[in-house]
Amino acid sequence: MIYARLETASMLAFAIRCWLVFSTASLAWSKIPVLLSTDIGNEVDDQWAVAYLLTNPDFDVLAIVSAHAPSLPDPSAHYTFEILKEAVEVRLAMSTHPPLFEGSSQPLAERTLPRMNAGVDYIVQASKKFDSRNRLSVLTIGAATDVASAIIADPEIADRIRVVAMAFTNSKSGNEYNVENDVKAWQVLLDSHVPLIIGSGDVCRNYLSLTFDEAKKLIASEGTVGAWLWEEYKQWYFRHVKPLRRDDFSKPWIIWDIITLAYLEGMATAESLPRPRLNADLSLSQGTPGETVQWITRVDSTRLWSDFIKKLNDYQRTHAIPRRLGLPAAAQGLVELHDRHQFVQADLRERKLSLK
Ligand SMILES: [Ca+2]
Repeated sequence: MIYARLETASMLAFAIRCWLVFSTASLAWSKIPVLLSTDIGNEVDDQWAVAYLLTNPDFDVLAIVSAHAPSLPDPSAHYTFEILKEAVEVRLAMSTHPPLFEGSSQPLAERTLPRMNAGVDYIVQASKKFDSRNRLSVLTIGAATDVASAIIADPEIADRIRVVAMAFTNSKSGNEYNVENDVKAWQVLLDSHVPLIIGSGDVCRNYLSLTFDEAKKLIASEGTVGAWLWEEYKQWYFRHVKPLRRDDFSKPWIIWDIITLAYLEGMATAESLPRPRLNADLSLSQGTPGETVQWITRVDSTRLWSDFIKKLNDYQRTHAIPRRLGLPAAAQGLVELHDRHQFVQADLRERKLSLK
């Protein structure tokens, strides 16, 4: 009887060990492999997306490539690379992190000519471990130059990756910032047969808008990382959203790029529509019959924001992040002085205009 009990107990222990080994293996296996291309520094949303991506244990991030944007100092992919490095190494205080690459600072010159760089090489090489049944998710939340270059350089990559993008106004218009920044790149993507999932501007506006007060309530008190993301939002808001000379905080801003991560996390729904062709004037026309694009239609933003905050806090509990990350007080004072100066200058211009 005793022997039988011991046998049952050891069998149970063995089963538990097997389950633990299996569940650990399946956890490691179930991470979503991701590679990101971002024009971080152009707005505020890329910082939020990078923070969610890198603090999130659901993702196995293979690399991040910096993208160009015309609103940033030239060469803009170098500028975004520096911002990216600062976000990862200083703001998130990561001593080890996925490789970061400086992408192309120019859009494609020709649809058949890739803009080769170390980031494009890495996208191609990293994709070789994947196939059509187990695809690498490549996220593009800026100009699509580097992702398109990878497709031109190695067209078979279309069988190993899927592209999840923030781009287009909606399924009927290409008149949107990320598309406009490299129209040829988007022509390459649409003309290839790479699976495409697109979060459009209209859907982001519907589901990912945050007013000043909502953003503050959501993130301002969520540790050092939250304080940084709030600061980014606030600076953007005062510079570009809030009307001058009016105490009006009603207009929201949109955390556009996080839509790609919401999709990967299963917090967004999408519908399949015929794959269009993109014309040079940013209009869309009928593409190859039978080919499709997945358009994100809805985001569960309540679940997304709650998961975002949870992942940020879990990360901050397990990683030492220096508390004082902002600029030294004197330098911060100069920045504020500069901003106030800009504000006064713009205000004076506006007054003069209204007097005319
Ligand atoms: Ca972006």
